Amino acid sequence: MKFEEIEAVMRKNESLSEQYILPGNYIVVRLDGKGFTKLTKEKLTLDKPFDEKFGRVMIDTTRHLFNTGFKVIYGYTQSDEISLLIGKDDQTFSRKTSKLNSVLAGEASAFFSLQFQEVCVFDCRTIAIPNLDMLLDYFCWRQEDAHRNSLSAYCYWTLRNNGFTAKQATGKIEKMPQAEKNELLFQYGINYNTLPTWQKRGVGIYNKEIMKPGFNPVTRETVDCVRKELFVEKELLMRREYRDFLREIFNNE
Ligand SMILES: Nc1nc2c(ncn2[C@@H]2O[C@H](COP(=O)(O)OP(=O)(O)OP(=O)(O)O)[C@@H](O)[C@H]2O)c(=O)[nH]1
Ligand SMILES: [Mg+2]
Repeated sequence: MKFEEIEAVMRKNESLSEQYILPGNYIVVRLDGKGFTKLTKEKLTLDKPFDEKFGRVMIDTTRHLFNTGFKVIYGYTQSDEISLLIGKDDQTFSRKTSKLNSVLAGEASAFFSLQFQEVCVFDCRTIAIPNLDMLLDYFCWRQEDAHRNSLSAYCYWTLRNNGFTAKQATGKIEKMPQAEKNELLFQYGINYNTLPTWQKRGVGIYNKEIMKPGFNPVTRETVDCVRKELFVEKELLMRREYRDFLREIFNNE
């Protein structure tokens, strides 16, 4: 076959293999640290179950993803994962899932690795979401997951710090209802309700309108201007109130 013929076949196969997020759907992507259980244990020196620097770097990585060419409306991070809402009408890379996944995973992995001077890798998946209700369900689901995991992680490490082996600690909390987990922590002097909100509910990031003093060169006066700035919300509300908070952000886009 001639070069031109081979090229035509290859390009056809390549384009027929592509998947796209259909028009009118919201684009949600979720990135997750690959093998972070091992990585956090063996390569990074971190506090357990939550580490201030790790949490800060996850926030900074999420902020970085707002500047990678996609129209990111909302970012949410908990543990080693990041979810992003990308605008319904965003046409970047013609909405090709392979481009979304590879570019965002690459950007997050590179940025995060530089902060720890260690090779750290994120995977990325893209999810099409057809309506607002499902979108709100998605983000509420990730927050509920954060809440459950943080309660379990606190129980696990409290038991480990009090003489339980890994197997014993896992076995003890495996089927324990949430109320009992709260009680268990209380017995060891930990009030789960007073722990930092970001550890229990994750962190939300979005562009928020703020008033900033600006200078009018014509009148030479200082005037208040409305600016949009990336805002990090570490005190997220929960359940219905979180849903209402998200609806307001999403409706403004
Ligand atoms: N020490 C510490 N570990 C953390 C912190 N945040 C997340 N992790 C770790 O990140 C891991 C995330 O778990 P998963 O994403 O379920 O598992 P994984 O090992 O990354 O595996 P895959 O995601 O399937 O590749 C947890 O097991 C924690 O050990 C933190 O603040 N401190
Ligand atoms: Mg992971």
